[in-house]
This record gives sequence, C-alpha cells and structure tokens, in this order.
Amino acid sequence: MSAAPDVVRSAYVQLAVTDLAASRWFWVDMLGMHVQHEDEDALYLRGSDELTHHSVVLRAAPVAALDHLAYRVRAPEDVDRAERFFAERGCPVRRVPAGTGTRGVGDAVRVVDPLGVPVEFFHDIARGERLIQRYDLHRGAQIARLDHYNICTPDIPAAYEYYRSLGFGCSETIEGEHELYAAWMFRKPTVHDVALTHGPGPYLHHIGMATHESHQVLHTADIFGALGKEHHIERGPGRHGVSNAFYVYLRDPDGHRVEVYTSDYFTGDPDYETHRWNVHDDRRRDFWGNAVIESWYKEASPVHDLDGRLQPIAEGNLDESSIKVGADGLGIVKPS
Ligand code: DHY
Repeated sequence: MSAAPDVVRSAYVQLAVTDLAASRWFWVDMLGMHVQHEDEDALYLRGSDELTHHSVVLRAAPVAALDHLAYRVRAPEDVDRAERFFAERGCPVRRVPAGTGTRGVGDAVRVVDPLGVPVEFFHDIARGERLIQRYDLHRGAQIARLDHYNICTPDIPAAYEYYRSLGFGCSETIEGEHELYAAWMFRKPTVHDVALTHGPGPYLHHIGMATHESHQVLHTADIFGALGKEHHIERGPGRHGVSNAFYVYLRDPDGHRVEVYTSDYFTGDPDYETHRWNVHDDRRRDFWGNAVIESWYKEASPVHDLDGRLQPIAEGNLDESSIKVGADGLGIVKPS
C-alpha cells in the first residue's frame, strides 16, 4: 500500500445552502466571519486568524447538504499521494486541476472516503489579508478559525482504523465495556481535526469553529437571544467533558450544525496518550452533567457524492442517546 498523504489540518468545508441571503445573515452578521469573495452562487468566508482564502464556502443549491470537507496537505506531492492512497482502497477519486474546483484552491483531489464522506485534499490555496488585529472588523461570535469536523458513521472501530491509517492521532474516546461510541482524531496538535460520532451515516454532524475565549461563546448565545433568534441555539453553552472545550451548538438557516468552540488543549507530544471516557460517565459530553438534547443525537446534514447526488445512509447499531442522565441529574436511566 502507498504512503498516506501528510495531512496538516482540517482546512475548509463547502456546504450547499438554499438561501444565500439567510446564510449570510447567520455566518457573517452573527458569527462574524469575514467575506473574502462573494458572487451570486457562493460566499467564501474565513475567520480572523486565518490567512488562507476561506474556511467555509456556502454554495447556493436547491437542497442543503455537505459538498465536501477539505484537508490541507503539507506539499504538492501529497495531493498525488492522496490520489494513490484512495484509488488503492477502491474509493471514487477525482483529480480537480487548479482553476476548475473551488475558487482560490489549487490542484486538488476529491474522493469519497471509506466512510462515504466527500473529502478534498489540496496544498495550494490563495492567501487572505491578515485580520487578527483588525479589531475594528471583529463582530458577532468573533470566529477565529475552523477547528474541526464531526462525522456520523455506523462503524466507529472501522472509521477509527481508517483515520489511523491516514496518520491521525486519537486524543479521546467514549467507550462502553465492549463498544467504541466516539473518537476524537487529530493531525494539528489540538484535540481534533475530525470527531467520529456513532450513528446512521454518512452525515456531517457539525463543524467546529474556534473563538479565542469562552466569553465569546456566551456572547454569541446572548446575541441570538437578544434578537429573538434563540431557536438557532440547540445545545449549551456548556463545558465538554471530552476536550474540556467551552461550547455552544447552533443550527444555521438550513439546519447545518455549527459548534462555537474554545479552550481545548495541546496534543502534540509524541507520547500523548488517548484519554478514555466511559459512556456511563455523565460528564463525558457535558462536564456539568447536563443532558444532551435528542436532536443533537438524531439530526445531521446529508452528504454529496462527487457528482452532487445525496449519499445513501447506513444505519448504526449502538444508541448512545438511550444512555441518559436521569431527570434528577443523579442517575443513569437506560430505557428498556
Ligand atoms: C464533544 C463534542 C464535540 C467536541 C468536543 C467534545 C463531546 C460532547 O460534549 O458531545 O463536538 O468538539
């Protein structure tokens, strides 16, 4: 088998959205992302810390879905490595020469990965102006950068092995006695570039967008409340057990889930050891023991194949949402 491409980080996501004006309100006015380019078909957005052309592309389409998520690779040759790596695994693979794919992105390869998720690998990308100290332009959630993706997939051990074969480390897991429910996988030295959540899939569960500080997470929720737009807040604010991050989950006008996320930790030491949570530990998902709302477990964005058709869904066989914190917050209630 050929060597895996050297993945640097989760780099951008391209979402199909049904109303660009509504999306612009949510992502630009409320989340505070900067518009790098816009035309009648798409919006190209980035956070204040990002020096590459975009981390979120919103493409106008009749049906909301994930077009693809993208990893940046270390060198141009890693794009060729990605092509070989996925072709050898029998995955659909398509070369996307510079100028023919997503605006600003150079030579790339798109694949449907073994999880059924459309993924792009690229090295070259246009630059954007440095905005980190343009405080006059920071507003809303003050998003700094894209942090991670979260994917729903029915076979977590297989997904874990696949991402290990791509060179990802594992920062944390949620496990039962014999089951692996979820895994947080990284290339950049943070908790994750991608999290694997058990369930029917392939679905995009959410994308995580980083802010610098927890007060920005609280402020985000306050602004949605102040405008009477609180229905966009799905879960939180709170502190995760896994990752220790401070978070709030929002739903965009198409239902795409966005986590505003901050204050996880460094995982770059070579002897970093995976931290394992028991599925019965009430603090695993919310460190303060708050129950996770049902929609968070049950709803997610469908994903496209390389031709823009919706991928079929396979069912999962574990159901973490049936393991609940009791109404009194003290016990674990497992409905029969
Ligand atoms: C968890 C979910 C995330 C994340 C880190 C940790 C666990 C949870 O609270 O559900 O999306 O980024």
